[in-house]
Amino acid sequence: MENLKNVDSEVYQAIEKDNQRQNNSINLIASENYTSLAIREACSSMMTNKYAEGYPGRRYYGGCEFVDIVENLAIERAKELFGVEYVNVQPHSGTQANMAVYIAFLKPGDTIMGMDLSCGGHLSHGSKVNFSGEIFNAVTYWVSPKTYELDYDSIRALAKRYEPRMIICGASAYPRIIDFNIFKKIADEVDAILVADIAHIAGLIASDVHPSPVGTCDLITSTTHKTLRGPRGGMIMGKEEYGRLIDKTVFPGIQGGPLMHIIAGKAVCFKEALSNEFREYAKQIVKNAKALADCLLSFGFKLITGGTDNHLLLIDLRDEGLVGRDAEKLLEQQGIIVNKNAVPYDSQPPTITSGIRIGTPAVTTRGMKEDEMKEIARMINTVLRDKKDVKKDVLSLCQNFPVI
Ligand code: DSN
Repeated sequence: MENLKNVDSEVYQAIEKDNQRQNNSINLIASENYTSLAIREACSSMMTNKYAEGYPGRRYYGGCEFVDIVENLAIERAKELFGVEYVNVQPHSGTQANMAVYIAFLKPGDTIMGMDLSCGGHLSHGSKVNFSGEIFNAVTYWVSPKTYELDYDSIRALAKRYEPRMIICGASAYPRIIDFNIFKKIADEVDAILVADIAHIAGLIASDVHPSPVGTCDLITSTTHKTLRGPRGGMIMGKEEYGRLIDKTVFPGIQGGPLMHIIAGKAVCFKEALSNEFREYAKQIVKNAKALADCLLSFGFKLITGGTDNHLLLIDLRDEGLVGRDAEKLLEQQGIIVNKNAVPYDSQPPTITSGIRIGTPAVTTRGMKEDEMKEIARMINTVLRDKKDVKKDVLSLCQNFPVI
């Protein structure tokens, strides 16, 4: 980064410091990952210079022949990866993907039904502080107060009561399998459009480690940077029949020029995700999450739902005499990076919370396996319970598993 160093030493230094931070800390943020160097090269390529409003073969600018190649590659690879008929790779983020789907199929004031943020849902699934809860009449479903798992009978009852035009399934902090088939039955019973937001579990679905919503849900939205390990961005998938409407809602409806350098990175991401190596990686993410969960349970920590089926777990701190905010800070001081997270029926506000969310996608990319998960669980226990220093252990683990 010689040019950056010469032109802007402040930005250069901050980036260098973050590189060091990423290398020397254990990243357990469930929604983060490390992209390959190939993806980073694509994302920092000269395609950042190109305007390409429109779609391949029908742009509003000249000079698009090579960005067309890249966008077509991204689309075709994503179709193969997920087995879908239609893909739009232009949404800048998962929220923009959701926005496009809502605006394409709904009118302001229509009723939507998504998982409540406090139970693991996402802001863009109908939270009052988000456009989705402001523009639409959002009704949210909660998890069972006993098991903290999705309670499909109560979701059905809510759907029958409010007759939403759209139901959104998918989550940001839910450690169990989502049953898209039951959601589909419920959606059909009330004649609702069913959208699966697979942002967190896309890499697991692509590798058959989590059931796929393809062929069951009407529309599927995702990000590309979580378990899928691509560049930061969004995408929309579905049946061919929805393609025209979705395309025109993304552009010109809610976005202008697509980020062609990021779409190049998405194309590389999908190619990587089609490999056997990626499938093994996705399986290991789940094995690692289960190993971490088992070990934390053996230390006596309480986990929401008692464990995990996917890439994340939620520690319930309500019996630990700690709140999520303080646990996040204690761990960060030792180089273990997590995020505070509400637990279902939390009495603490979102800035404090009673839980922390822990995910294994990033540490699995570094090559860590079950033995390292045991070591990480031990460190978490030492920091949160004994309030003791584990900085040396963190550093030595990081040095043994460098970020590429
Ligand atoms: N903020 C993301 C997450 O951490 O899950 C979701 O958008």
